Amino acid sequence: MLRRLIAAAFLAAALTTLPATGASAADAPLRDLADARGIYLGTAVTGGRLTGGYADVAGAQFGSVTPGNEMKWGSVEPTRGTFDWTGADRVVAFAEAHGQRVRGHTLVWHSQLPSWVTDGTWTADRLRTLLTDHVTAEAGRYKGRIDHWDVVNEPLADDGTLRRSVFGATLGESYIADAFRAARAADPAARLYVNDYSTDAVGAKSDGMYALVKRLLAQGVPVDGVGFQAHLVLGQVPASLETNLRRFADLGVDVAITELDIRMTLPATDAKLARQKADYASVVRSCLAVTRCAGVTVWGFTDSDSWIPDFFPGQGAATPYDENLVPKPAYAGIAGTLAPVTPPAPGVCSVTYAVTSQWTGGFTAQVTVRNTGTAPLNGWTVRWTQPAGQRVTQAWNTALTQTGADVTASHLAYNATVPPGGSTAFGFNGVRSGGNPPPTALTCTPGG
Ligand code: 9MR
Repeated sequence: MLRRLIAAAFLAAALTTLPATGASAADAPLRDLADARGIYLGTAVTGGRLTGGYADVAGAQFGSVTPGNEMKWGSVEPTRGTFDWTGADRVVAFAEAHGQRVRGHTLVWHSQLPSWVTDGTWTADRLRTLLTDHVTAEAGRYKGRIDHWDVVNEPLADDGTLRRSVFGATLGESYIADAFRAARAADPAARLYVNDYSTDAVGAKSDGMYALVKRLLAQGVPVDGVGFQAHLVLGQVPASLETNLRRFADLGVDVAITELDIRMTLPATDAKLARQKADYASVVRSCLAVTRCAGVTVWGFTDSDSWIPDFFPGQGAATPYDENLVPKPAYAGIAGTLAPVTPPAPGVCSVTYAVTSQWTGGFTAQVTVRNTGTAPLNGWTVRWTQPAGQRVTQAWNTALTQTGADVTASHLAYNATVPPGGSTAFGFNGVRSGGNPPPTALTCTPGG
């Protein structure tokens, strides 16, 4: 919540940094638009491609990077006890050079494991030690430099029960708690996530995740967040996405969209790309709508760097940029959704003053406030100066004070709101010692 309030306060500041010529909010980098709305917009990257135009877009547009493969166990410890941090270091260095967060991905996963882990025969105790040693080594190496760690990736089967991976089958659910505890000890500052796919909608698998997170929290396991991968199909953004994010947030954890892509059957047509634009917008909107949604990460920002064509033959065009790094309609869908919320136009008020009766030594006046704008007037303050020593003795339908010749009259709760084209009136009795010339400097200000 605080994060969102701070973000709102900086909204105006962010807008003043927009490029000058004919620019609108839509031209601002996605990362700035997202920051101003209190979330981050991230992308998975391929470390080996972080040069040239690819690096330029990744650095300029995204406020967070996730190494697509470079931090997986098979990448960092291909041989037992021999670590190779080259790829992971490259992505972290790039992020630091570009003021980006890093989403570490991933400490424990059943896939992309080194063969020495999958091919070995391990007692439960030995496997637990291997696992926690690995978490300690990797999270420890990047201590203080990772914003979010996907500590455990894809722990569930499609029906929401524990996946019978090498870890699940050998150790049961306890490996998850062990991994989180080891990660917390190794890097206390990182936000620790459990991450999975097909948990985006309310359903059996997300129910399983919900129950798992609840159990972990009840055991005091340091789970800070739940990642929803969101590998989606064109036209099939789950209607329950926002509700689902919110129910997890209500458990007291952060949520994030961690691997968003929206695939389509090729070839891409204008109609499909327009649909994709709406789909991307809808996912980003769901994150914005949930206070504890930390951000949205796309799983590759260009179609030339997406896993989809390899895994789903005949499908692709799943990311916001085409193969030539040209933004697609999906880009505009994200930018448009992140665009600053323009505060409602304040009402505009005008005021008239009329003496309705007068007698020797006194008078009654009526003051009418009109909303001449197109938005409701939410409160009003009328000020004027009495030019000939007139003094207000009693007022109605207003809170009125007079200091010397200066009078200030404000709305009360029941007449604060004036619809466009509407009016409200207040009155007062006054005393006078001579003539009764009309007020000078009569103004009406919205609000107050
Ligand atoms: O993007 C990754 C791709 O390059 C790899 O070939 C693939 C191997 O499974 O993993 C991809 O990333 C996966 C991520 O780590 C976890 N969620 C599913 C992603 C897509 O497979």
